[in-house]
Amino acid sequence: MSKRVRILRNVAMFLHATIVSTAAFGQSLLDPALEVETVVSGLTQPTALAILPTGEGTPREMLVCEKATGRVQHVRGADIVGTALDLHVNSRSERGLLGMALHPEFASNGWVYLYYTASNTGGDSFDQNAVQSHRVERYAWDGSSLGSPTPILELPALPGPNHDGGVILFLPDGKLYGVIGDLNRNGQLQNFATGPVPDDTGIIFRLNDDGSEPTDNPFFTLGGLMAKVYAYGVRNSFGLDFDPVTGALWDTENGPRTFDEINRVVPGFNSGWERIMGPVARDSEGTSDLWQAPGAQYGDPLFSWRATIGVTSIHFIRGDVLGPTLAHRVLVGDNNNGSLYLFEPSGDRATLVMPTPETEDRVADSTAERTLFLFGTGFGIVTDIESGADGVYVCSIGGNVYRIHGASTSVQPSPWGDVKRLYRSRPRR
Ligand SMILES: [Ca+2]
Ligand SMILES: [Ca+2]
Ligand SMILES: [Ca+2]
Ligand SMILES: [Ca+2]
Repeated sequence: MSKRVRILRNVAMFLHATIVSTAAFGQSLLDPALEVETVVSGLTQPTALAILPTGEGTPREMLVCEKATGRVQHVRGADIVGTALDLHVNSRSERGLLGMALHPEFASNGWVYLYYTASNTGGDSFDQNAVQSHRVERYAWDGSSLGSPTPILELPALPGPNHDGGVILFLPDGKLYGVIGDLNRNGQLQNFATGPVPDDTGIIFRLNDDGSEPTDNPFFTLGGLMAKVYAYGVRNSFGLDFDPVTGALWDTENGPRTFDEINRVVPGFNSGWERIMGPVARDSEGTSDLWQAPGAQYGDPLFSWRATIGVTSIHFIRGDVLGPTLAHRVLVGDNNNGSLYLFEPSGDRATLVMPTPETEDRVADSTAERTLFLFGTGFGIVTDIESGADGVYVCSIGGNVYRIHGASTSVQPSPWGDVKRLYRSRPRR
């Protein structure tokens, strides 16, 4: 290890120790040019937020999903001003109201898509078998409520009760993407060649906005349940976003005890679960035991954590809402540490820049390697990250929405000078 790297690592560990020691008092960011504030509190297990387009000079408005109440709350400014919808959800383990996406033409059609675990009791439920299915439905926002559903997609829910996925979003191609985990099944989609045939588990799906299957899907010609599949071999995921520069889909994936992942998801991607988690170089069988659907391709994660952090949301910071240095960089949240992590895409946006020789293998093998990517702490279980016009919004299961923004005390005209130095202290390779 070079002296420079050793010093950097010590600096990173010191920063980590300092930050962690203050975490009990709230949210902390390593970057002194940024601040964080709580903008909404009092939500009940919020899982997803959508910032609504509003006119300039009017208060911020958002819709926020709640996991176990099944409610979509209407927030104006700092206040919950109404309940736009109240679904009958099953919320056992990771089930519930889990995902929300605004249609690309939301400003004119008001369409809101929701992903949830439907209860079969006529009310909210919690029992393992008091469940109907996972559903994607479309609603129309009228300014205060979401009205009645248009069915888009129905997916299984059993056995679960965990690995339910739930994140949905539209990409610039106008298609709706979403993820469902393996529901603890062991079929071909989990890379058991002799297991049950494809069953809508462990996949990222890709649909037209009416729920029909696009004819250019990677497995469309296979028909049946494969026609909607964009990627498979996914154990579970709480994070999907697209790179605003290239339009490519990225995800986070959750390993059992080892290897959480960040992936760039190409059409026909087989992420490897249940045969491979983390890079194939760490797997004794290699790719030989995968079930490869015609046209499928295995790909290694761009980054993984050997000891799982319970990785959750992934978000590309849109434009320069946190200043030019951070434009289009990648934020990731977690379940286990209350932390946010920051990554820098490579120049061609195909991978991530690794800061040290120890991370050249694209695996955080230690706390020190993990800490190299630390961006902030004290955020609890991060369930969603979204860019707004005035910063980055972080949704936390404890009931709060935070806003990260440029520090008001920054000295103009170059408030990002110190930040650049901070980020450049990680040598590019
Ligand atoms: Ca409810
Ligand atoms: Ca993988
Ligand atoms: Ca293996
Ligand atoms: Ca490593």
